[in-house]
Parts: sequence; structure tokens; C-alpha cells
Amino acid sequence: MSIEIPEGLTELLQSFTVEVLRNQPADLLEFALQYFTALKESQSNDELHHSALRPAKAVNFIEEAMQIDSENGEDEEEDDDEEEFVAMDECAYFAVCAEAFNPDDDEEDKEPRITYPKTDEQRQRLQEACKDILLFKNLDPEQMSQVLDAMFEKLVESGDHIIDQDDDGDNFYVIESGTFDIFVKTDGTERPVGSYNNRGSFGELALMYNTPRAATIIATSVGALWCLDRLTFRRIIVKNNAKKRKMYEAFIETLPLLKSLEASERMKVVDVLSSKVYSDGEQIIAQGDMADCFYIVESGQVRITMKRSRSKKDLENGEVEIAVCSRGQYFGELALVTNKPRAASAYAVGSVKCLVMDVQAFERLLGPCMDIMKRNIANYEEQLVALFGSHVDIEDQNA
Ligand code: 1OR
Ligand code: 1OR
Repeated sequence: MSIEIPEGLTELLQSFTVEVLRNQPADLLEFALQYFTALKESQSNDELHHSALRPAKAVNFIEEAMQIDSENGEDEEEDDDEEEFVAMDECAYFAVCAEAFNPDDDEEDKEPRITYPKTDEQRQRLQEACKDILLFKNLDPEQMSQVLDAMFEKLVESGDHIIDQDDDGDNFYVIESGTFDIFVKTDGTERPVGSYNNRGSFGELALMYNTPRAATIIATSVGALWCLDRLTFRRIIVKNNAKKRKMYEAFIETLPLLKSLEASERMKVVDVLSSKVYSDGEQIIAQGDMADCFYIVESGQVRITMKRSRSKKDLENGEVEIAVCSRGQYFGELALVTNKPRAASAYAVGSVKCLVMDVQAFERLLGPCMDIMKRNIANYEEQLVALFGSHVDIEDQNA
């Protein structure tokens, strides 16, 4: 007996499966309903326009005048714009969820590149603002240069809504200056959950996971932002993340700390990690500093040391080794959990490679791991007593 497989079935199911795996929807049926409805609408639209189905790259988010670095010149760019524009309200969901993306596919490298011309002074300011952005840390020089070319400046006033929760994602933002409040709405009530103070970045989640904006960001002072459009972000950052996922998947699976996370959450952790190499003796953390990162040892060993006493005289006399972290272990969580300065210093022993996660990502992603961390922190206090003889509250170490 042979059963005929209808033409197109395999492709249809494959595309759907890919979207399910990428989006990890909580409600599969609802997702399927939206996916196929959007697909159908998009096809009807398509028949109307007599053109081939062109998913997400069809969305034209770019508001400002720009120069397209294309061999075909500007005339073609205008034609393309017209053809590529799809109104967001018509098929936003499809445009977003069907954004075909294959990290191994170099096709998108052939797409026109976006370049906003910049003065030397602007480029310098941009480079300075981007130098600590973790999502940019693993880019090679060519990718980094494309990202910098594509970024454009946006000046903001106090009270400006940069992002509204539930909107579609247009840009990723790097802060050059200014303060910004973060609000998250749950059950219809909007609550402040944090703020940015003259540094950092936001707006990556909607672009990375094709989800609506997860928070509202409002400027609380005048400020300057550098924006990276969705297309370039996906072409370079998301592609890079897909490679990172492949590289770190197996390692991340073995980490006891992340055991309580779902597989999809663990992959999100990989997305926001960057890898950093330290040479023998190099200081990774300095006791007393303000904290902005959390570390997982990928290879090598890290010595954790603490100043022996808080008296001035002893501060100059050496430090006591209190722990050694090796592959798979983490450090630098304490200051982030307690919101205090670093309780100890950390130094590389030999050549060391660490995965580094910034404080914002830490708060967003490692909530479910907090119990394990807090248990470990409670142990620190016990060991502190054993080592130093008397009880010293670890949170007072830097007082
Ligand atoms: P986005 O594209 O979703 C809103 O647009 C941005 O706010 C988001 O990317 C993040 O870059 C940024 N939860 C979700 N998004 C946050 C949060 C956050 N903080 C900053 N963003 N928090 C969890 C609240 C339960 C706060 C963690 C400090
Ligand atoms: P942090 O953000 O304060 C220094 O930066 C890191 O050293 C700290 O987070 C911990 O991750 C790590 N007491 C305090 N911090 C420790 C300790 C520790 N061990 C590792 N760290 N103790 C040693 C316990 C084996 C107790 C005090 C002697």
C-alpha cells in the first residue's frame, strides 16, 4: 500500500516545526492557529501583489534616511522599498514569526548593508558607548564594523517612551547618556522594575526571540541613544548567537546551577553570555568594586581571595585565599544578589576562560536559580566564620 504525500506538506510542516522550536510557545495550539492564519493571510496578500512570499525582511522599520551599500545603486533601493514594505497591522505576526533564519545560511550576507555616515567624533562616541556591550563582545572585527556602520543616533527628552511593552521590536538601543526607567506590566498593573544610569543597552529581547516588547522604557532625563535596526541585529547578532548556542549547548547542559531552568531558558542564557579570556594572575574581580557581571568558569582556575581584615593596616597586607573555582563553577553572584560591592577578589590561575553575563540579563534570566545561589551564599557565611574565627556578616565585608 502506498500513501501519497500531498505536495507541499513536508515544507509546510517543516516551517511550522522550525517556528515552534524557535519560539517555544506555551500554547502550541494557539501558536499553530496564529501561524497558519497568518500564513494564509500572507498568501492571499501575496496573490494580490503577484509576487513571491517575502517574509520578515519585508518589514521596513527604518525611519530615517539612510545610505544603502549596494552594488545596484539607489534606484533599485527605492523599488525594493516599495516592494518590500508590508504594513505591520496586516501581517505583523507572520512577518515576525516567519522570519526565516538559518545560521548556516550565508544568503543574508548578500543583503544590502545599512550604513549611516558618521563623523569621526560620532564614531568615537559610539565606540565608547559600545565597548562594554556584552552582545557585541563575540563579534569579529568585520561584524563589529558592520554593526557600528548601521547604528544611528537618537536624542531623547525626559518623559520620552523609547519602548512600549507589547509593541513589535524595531531597534536595539545602546545608551550613550541619560537615565531610563524600566516598567513591566503584569495583570494590567505597571510596576517599576529597574533603571539604567548612563550605560547599558536594552531592546534585544523582542529582536532575538520575535516576541512583543517585554517592558516599557521611559527616559527620565535628556539623553542620547545609539540604535541598531532589527534587520542588522538579526543578520549579525542573532546569527552569532546561533553559533554560540551550538558551541556552548553541551557545556551549559552540565552546569548544576542551571539545572532548574527549562532547556529553552538555558539557551537564552547562552545568548547573553560572552566569553572572556584572562591571563595568569590577571584580576577578574576587585573586592569593593561595584558589580555589573556574573561569571562561569569555562576553563582554567580562578582564585577567590579576601582582604584579611578591615583595619587599614592589614588592608595593605595581603589577601587570604578563600576558594578556587574551576570549570563549571560560577562566581560574582553575591554582589548581584545582595546589591552590595564585591565581597572578594578573583584572579586567574594560568590562562582562564570565563563566560560573562551582565547584571540586567542576570536578573532577568537567573531568577529561577536564585534558591541555589542563596543556599551557596549561606554556606559562604559558615565558611567565613570557620576561616576568620569569629562571625562576620559577609554583607559587611566592604562596609
Ligand atoms: P525588549 O525587546 O523586550 C524591552 O524591550 C526591553 O527592556 C527588553 O527587551 C530588555 O532589554 C529590557 N524584563 C524584561 N525586559 C527587561 C527587563 C526585565 N529589564 C530590562 N528589560 N526585567 C524583569 C522584570 C520581571 C527587569 C530585570 C531587571
Ligand atoms: P561577589 O560578587 O561578591 C566576589 O564577587 C565573589 O567571590 C563572590 O561574589 C562569590 O561569588 C565568590 N565569600 C564571599 N565570596 C565568595 C566566597 C566566600 N567564595 C567565593 N566567593 N567564602 C568562601 C566560601 C568557600 C566565604 C568567606 C571566606
